[in-house]
Formats: sequence, C-alpha cells, structure tokens
Amino acid sequence: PQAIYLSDYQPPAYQVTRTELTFELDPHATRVRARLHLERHEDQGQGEALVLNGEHLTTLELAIDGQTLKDDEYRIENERLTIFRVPERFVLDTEVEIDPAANTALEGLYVSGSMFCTQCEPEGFRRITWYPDRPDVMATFETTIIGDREQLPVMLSNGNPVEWGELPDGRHFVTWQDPHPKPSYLFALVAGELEKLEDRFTTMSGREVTLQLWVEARNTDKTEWAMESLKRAMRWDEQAYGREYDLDRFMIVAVDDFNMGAMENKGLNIFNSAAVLANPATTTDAAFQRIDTIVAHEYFHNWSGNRVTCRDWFQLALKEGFTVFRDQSYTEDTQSAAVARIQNVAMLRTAQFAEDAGPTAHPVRPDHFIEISNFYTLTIYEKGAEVVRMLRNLVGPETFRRGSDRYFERFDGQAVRVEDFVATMAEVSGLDLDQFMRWYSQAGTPQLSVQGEYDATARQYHLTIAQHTPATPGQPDKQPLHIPVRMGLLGPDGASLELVVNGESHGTDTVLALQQERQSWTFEQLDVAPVPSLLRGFSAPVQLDYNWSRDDLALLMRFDEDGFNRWDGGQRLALAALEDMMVAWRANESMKLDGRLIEAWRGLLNSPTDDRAVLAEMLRLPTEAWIAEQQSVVDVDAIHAAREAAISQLADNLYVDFERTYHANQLDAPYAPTPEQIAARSLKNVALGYMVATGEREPLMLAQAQFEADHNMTDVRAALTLLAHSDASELGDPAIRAFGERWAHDPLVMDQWFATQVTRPQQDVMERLKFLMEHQAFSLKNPNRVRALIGTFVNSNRVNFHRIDGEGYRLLADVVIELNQLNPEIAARMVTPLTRFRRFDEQRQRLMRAELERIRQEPLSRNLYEVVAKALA
Ligand code: B3K
Ligand code: ZN
Repeated sequence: PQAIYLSDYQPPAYQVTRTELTFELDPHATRVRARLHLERHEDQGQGEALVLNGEHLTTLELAIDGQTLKDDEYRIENERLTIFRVPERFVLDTEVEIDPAANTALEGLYVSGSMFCTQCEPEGFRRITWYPDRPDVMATFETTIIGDREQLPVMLSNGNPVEWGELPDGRHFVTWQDPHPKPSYLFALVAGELEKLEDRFTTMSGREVTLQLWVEARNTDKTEWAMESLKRAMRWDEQAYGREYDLDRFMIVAVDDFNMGAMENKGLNIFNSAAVLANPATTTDAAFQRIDTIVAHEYFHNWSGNRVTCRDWFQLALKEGFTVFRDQSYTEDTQSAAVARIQNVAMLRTAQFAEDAGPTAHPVRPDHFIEISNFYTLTIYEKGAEVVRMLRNLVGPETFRRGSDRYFERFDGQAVRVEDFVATMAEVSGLDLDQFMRWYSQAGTPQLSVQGEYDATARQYHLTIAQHTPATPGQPDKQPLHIPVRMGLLGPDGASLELVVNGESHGTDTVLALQQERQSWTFEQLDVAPVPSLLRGFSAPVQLDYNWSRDDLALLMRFDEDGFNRWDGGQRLALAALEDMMVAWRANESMKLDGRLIEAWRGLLNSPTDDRAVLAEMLRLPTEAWIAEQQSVVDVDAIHAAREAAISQLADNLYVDFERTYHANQLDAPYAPTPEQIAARSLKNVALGYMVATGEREPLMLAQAQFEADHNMTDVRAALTLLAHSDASELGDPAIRAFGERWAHDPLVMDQWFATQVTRPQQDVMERLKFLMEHQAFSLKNPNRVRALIGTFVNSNRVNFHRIDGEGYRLLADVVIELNQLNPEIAARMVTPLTRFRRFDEQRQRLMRAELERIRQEPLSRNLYEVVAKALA
C-alpha cells in the first residue's frame, strides 16, 4: 500500500454539479444508476482524462451523453475508472451492482438486521457507485429509492421527499432532493421497517423544522432523550454561534451495526443505536450524557463540516476539532462545567497523550496517510478541540465569535483548509498566529518544566518555564510552540495573591504566553513565597512538571480558585502517594498510604459543597492508565496493587464518611438525567464502592439491595459491578445471571453485561471472557459487541490483558486477525494496545511484538497494514 501526501494535493479536474441516483434495493444485488452532470474546471486544459473512484462494484453500463462507452475508451484498474477523452461539459451515466448483505466492513451501503443503511465518510461512497469521491467535489443530489413495499416501507435520503408512489411487483419508490451542494461523504440512504418520533422546532428566524427520530419498533420507548437533546443543541447553536438550521426536516436514524458513534449526513444523521437510544431502565447516566453530546456534535456539524467542509482529508481536524470544541462548550453550558472539563481532560491526557507517545503519533493535521479511516483519532478530535480552545482563549470569546461568524459567512458552501480558519481568527483579532500554526503540524505532547524562585529581599517571585516536545516518528526535531499558560499564585493560607508584573496588576489570574524554548516572568510585591497554580483549566494540551511539595498540593486541592486545578492538585497528590506504595510493593514491603491524602479526603468529605459532581470526581483516584502515563516503563502489576491498596486504606480510614455520603445522596424523586441527580448518584456510588472495598459484608448487602431495588440502570449497574467484582461469588453469580436473563432481548444492555464481567480484576476473568465470546449475544460482526467485550477487556482490565503469560495478547491478536477479514476499520482500532509495546518491560515487549509479527503474516487490509507496519518499524 502507498502513502498519500498533503503536498501532492491537486484540485479536481472536473466538478460534478448535479448527481442523480437511483437505487433498486436488494440485499445481495442492489442496482445503482448514477447520472452525473460534469464540468471541466476552467483552469484545466483539454485532454484531461476523467478519473473516478470505485470499489467492489460490478460495472454494468457506462455512457457519456447517451453513448455507451466502447472498450478502448476507458480503463478500470486499481479501483479507478479512467475515461480517456471527455467533453468540457457532459452527462455520465453509470449502472453498477453491489452486494450490501456481504458488506461486513460497514462502509458504503450495507445491511444491518433488516435495514439498509450507508456510511460514506470518508471514502465509503466509492463502494456505492463510480464517483470523484473527495470532499472538494460538491454537487446537489437527487436520490430515488426503489424497494419492497412490505419489507422496506420507509426509505430515506438527504433533503426533502419530492415524489413517491407505487410500482409493480409489490415495490414502491420515493425521490429525495437535497438542495445544498455536498461532497459524497455526506450522502445517506436508509431503508427499513422503521417507526418515528416526530417533533417540531421553530428556528430563531421563524422557520419551521420537522424533527424525526427513526427507530425499529422495539426501540420506540428509547427516543425521547435524543429528541430533547436535539432541540437543546439547535437552540444552543443559535445562541452561542448564531447558526440556524437550513432544511425543512432533520432526521436521525438508529442503526445497530455501526463503526463509529454517528454520522452527520446532511439532513439525515445516522447513529449507532448505542449513541442515541436511551431510557432510565436500560441506560446509565454516563450513557445519557454521551448521547446528549453526540446528538449535539452531529447537529453542530451542519455548519462546521457540512456548510463549510474540508478541502481534503488532511484537513479533517478543521471540522472535527472545531465540532468537538463546540460540543464540549455545549456540555459545559448545559451540565456541570467543571466536571465536563475534568472528564474531557482526563480522557485527553491519558488516551491522547498515549497516542502521541506511540508509533502512530501524528499531527492534528497529518501530512501523509495510507488509510484515512485510521485517522479518526483522539489527536484529530480531542487535541484538535484543544487547539481551537487555545485559539478562543488567545483571541477572547467575543473576538472568537466574530471570527467564527466571518468564517461561516466567507466559506459557506466551500471546501477549505485549516489555514482558512486560523487566518480568519488572525484577521479579526489582529494577532500573529504564525507560530500558533505549529500546533497543527507538529506531533507529540509538549513537556513543560517549571521552576519557581522566591527572592525575599526583593519581594519577587521568578517563574521560569521551559518547553520541549519529544521526537515522534518522522519528526525528530521540534520547534517551540505558542503555549498559553493560565496561572495564579496562592499564599500559604490558600488566599489568591495579586499578580503584579512590571508594576501593573493582573488580578489573581493571568495567561502567560510561552513562545520561546525558555522564558521567565517576575511577579512583584510578594511578602511570602507563593505556591503556583499552573495551567489552570488545562489551558494547553501539555504535560507539566513542577516540583510541588505534598503540602502545596493539598493546599491547591483545597483553595485554588480554579476548579480544574483543585481536582488536578488532588490527582497529583494521589499520584505521589501511589508512587510511595509502588516503591514499597517492588521492595516487597507493606504499602502504606500517605496520611496527608487521607486527611485531605476527610476534609473533602466533611466540607459543605455546592458541586457534588466535582466532589465525586475528586474522590476518584487517578486511573491505572493515567498512572501508567507517568512511568517510563509501565509497571502494570505495581500500579494495580498500589491502587487497590490505596482504595482499601481510604475505605478503612474514612468508612463513616463514605457511609454518611452514601445515605445522604439517596434520591426519592423519579429518575431524571439532570445534572443534580447525576451528581448525587455519582457521589453515592463512589461512596458505596469504597465501602465495599473494606471487604465487609454489610456494604455488599447494600449493593445487593440496590441491585434488586432496580430503580435505574445507573444504580443497578454500579451495584452489579461491585457484586460481580467481589470475591463473594454467592452474591455476584446470581446477580450476573439474573441480569443476563432479564436483558437477553436488549443488545445494548447485554453490552453492559459483557463489560461488567470482563472488567473483573481477578485472574479467572480470562475463562469468563472466553465463555462470553461464545455467548449467543456476542458477534464479531457487530462493532458494539466487539467494543463492549474485547475492547473493554483490553483497555480497562490492564492487569489481566497484560498478564505475563501473554494470554491476553494472544487473545487480542486472534480477534484482530478475524476482524481484519470482516471489518478492517475496527481491526485497526482494536489492535492499538499491542502497538504500544515499547512502553513495557522486555518480556512483555517480546510477547506483544510476537503477536504483531503473527498478525503481519496475514494478508492485511490497508487499515491494519498501516498500523502494524508503523508499530513494527
Ligand atoms: N464524521 C463522522 C466520522 C465517521 C468516520 C468513520 N470512518 C463522525 C463524527 O465525527 O461526527
Ligand atoms: Zn464529528
């Protein structure tokens, strides 16, 4: 397989102005007729051949302006159709046959259950028909769908239905028109036996929009939440960005087999059912929130992605980074802002930092790829969003809004580049963002080392920050970045100190613009040595080192005016305490938790709080993944042992506090996924977890009672997890069995059943996992099942996945080899943990590498080839 380079970009020689499609749906033999109205670009000379993309197509007919092409007038080779001579303007008619039922890659047109549906981003459309399948070719689409009236009563595509009717042989048809020119990746088609929830929305200018959420009949009781989310998101985008919806109808369809969370097709968003269906009995709070975010995200794409799209796939972060930033802002505005930030950062700095440190590290805008589907990554999405957030913080919120208004207005209907976005921000702000652009081109997580020095006689505090970005594959030398460091200073009593620089006051919170490799700042008029609070709100996606004492960290945790840094202070204090315990564990000594952490938590549990959601986050120890990120050689077993010991010592020392918290956060009100209720449940279940960690019987009985009370899935699943992970199999086994029987009919709940069982930390989990892989509710063909069972095991059960006998690695490699045949996109994603072998000890490295070598022996898909080759390079 060959790499494609950004620097080789050429504009398309021909534009499609109008695309007319006719589908005759049949599971194994769907006919697709395409009529493309093409025009040569003005600056392209005559004689430029027309080249179209196509994969897995059986070509039945090719004609230009009504004349069937002769054999010597075209060539089909390497998934390309080349027509040697074409006029300046012409109509191309093609007819192909495709096999949606055999399409297990879930790209292009495929069958999911009894439905037909599509996934075209990034390059799925070429599996439907011959087409210039690239985002800078934008056409209006008219789509006619023909199908069996009984089996496919509902047939949807982008835009508005304009004509429909009956056909002979029990078939019917419908024609859809989408007036907005769009690239092929935004095309969508759905057909099946679907029912709808319908609602209305009046936009800010008074336009009436019909909202429809289409699901299979068994799911009609799970649609309300997503509809509420949609309306909330539509209103928010009007208020926060002045963006209004632009069609008469907006449709969402839930599909069971789907590679990603959802897809923003124009007017017809297609969702993984896991990312849209919810009700209290089946769905946890976390899933309710995730659904809210994804519904908003896809809706926001209507402007940041659809109206203004990407010139080429290297620009993917232009739409994804911006849209993730928009959905994060929406969540911060509608939920607990501090918790939203904490959770996003926790994810970014474990998973994205790990990506940056591994063999597949790439910039927010990559400069080459083999398979673009491999680049729907945390770097593009999450780091991409951080870059937009930094821009907003640099130019200020009002200017950012002026910039986004201008960007949408100027580039509406165009396919553009990252430069266009950043240049618009530079223009409205007057700032020079040239150095800032390096955030898009340079991979790796910058490391900041900070030093502080207090000069009592001069009453000054000198702060020096040095930046360094480690080498990443293909980028040995890095340049300094433009890094906003938000900070403040605290006095020994925790009070915020005034920041005086060059005689000028900056209040108690300021942003330092770090642009050189090393820079210093002097703060004046300070009577005591301050404690610095650095990188408030996580103002840049960097790893920051400063040598805080544990007392300093406890102070930050209690008093910092920045909520994010209060949480982070606690996390750093816990990391330090865990480090002691890991040292003891390696020396075979008893692990004793630092009393300062216990006292700090006692303080938290006993001080009045107005934000219970933040408190629940503060009471969680750093995850095993985040602890691992701090180590040069990851010590899986020490991490797990230390963390478990810390949990049980916190539990023993603070039992009464946890018990009080557990009881104080019981709710009487009927379930609602409101921020207040979510916070209470979260705090209650965290407390119960610690209580159970004492090993006492009583809290296990509370968990069992909570399981049996069956109030809502959040509480049921929390209780089930505690029972299933305990050594009390007489409680755990019956609970697992009862849950499995009760929910056997609901695949989304069975996914939770899988996940709960395979996160069990005990060694016997391996047997359980193998048993569940044979379970009738499991299938390697469904990405949700694979993620729930295999993905959860390899990513969230680190001690067992990394077992020194290599059994976890072997199991994953076997699965990846099978997936490589079925679904290359999912195979390439699932293999990730094996590619990180360099982070581990020699024995594990050897085992993981051997599994990668074994995978490499297979005939590999482009997707898997690219990832495995990078890992073994
Ligand atoms: N834009 C889609 C990505 C789908 C790509 C799948 N290979 C989802 C999203 O970011 O909204
Ligand atoms: Zn997106």
